[in-house]
Amino acid sequence: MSLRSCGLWSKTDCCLSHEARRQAFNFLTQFGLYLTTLQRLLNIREQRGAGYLVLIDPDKWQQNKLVELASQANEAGADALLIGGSLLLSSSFDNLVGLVKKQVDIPVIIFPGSPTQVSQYADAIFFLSLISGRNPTYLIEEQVKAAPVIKALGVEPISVGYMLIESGRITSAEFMSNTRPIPRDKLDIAKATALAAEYLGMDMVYLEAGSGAHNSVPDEMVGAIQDYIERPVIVGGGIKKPEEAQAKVESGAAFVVTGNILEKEHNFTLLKEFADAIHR
Ligand code: 1GP
Repeated sequence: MSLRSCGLWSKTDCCLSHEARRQAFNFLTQFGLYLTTLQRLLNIREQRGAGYLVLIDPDKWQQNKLVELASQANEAGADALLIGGSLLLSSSFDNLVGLVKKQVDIPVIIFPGSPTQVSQYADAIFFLSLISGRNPTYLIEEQVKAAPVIKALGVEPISVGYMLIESGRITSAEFMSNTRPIPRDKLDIAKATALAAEYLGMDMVYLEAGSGAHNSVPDEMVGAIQDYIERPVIVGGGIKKPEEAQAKVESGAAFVVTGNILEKEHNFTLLKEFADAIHR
């Protein structure tokens, strides 16, 4: 939960300084009166075994369908919505996030493809660093640009080590970031990279095969990494069937993400099937 969504933040009507609001927020959080979005996610993992995150790419949906998807995902038992995309050609990202937020009571988390994808209406933002690559732009440069904006908007940052895993063809994330993914059979490199994220203090690790990937992240890799590190592992990219999502959870994944399959099939009944397969 962000300063804004717990009601301690308002552009116009709050007489408290930013620092006073932050202190009040910390106090309430400390005594369990408000949960941060990260805490809500961690609780979900504990209570349901694993969490289901539904990715909405604003470029792939007409506005009315996008809002319907958000609301259906909420009903079907998804644990949070991720919003973002590699390109984001559509304008008014902020308004879209606001619209979605009004439809749901689950957290709305920005999954940014660039520093322009920030919104005052989101509960949190995945503050990603592309740790599988060696391109400084996505390791630290974009983060430096985005950090002050996120602070000014009062959105909760969740620090995520983002790892691209080879998935059978060049994905948008790989192409746009100009980095090479970790080969699917190199468990040692993947484990070491995830552990480095944990030692750098990141909250979560995201294993990404890429949107619409031919092959999702191998179950063996998911299991090897989650056995090796303490931080929760998120898995996404190319997951097409509920059974596949279930296999990721059985291998140890803390969170599973789907996006493309819903865009492709526009079949909202899949949402419940995925949620049931992922939760225990
Ligand atoms: C992409 O991991 C997400 O960033 C989801 O991938 O669209 O293939 O489900 P899909």
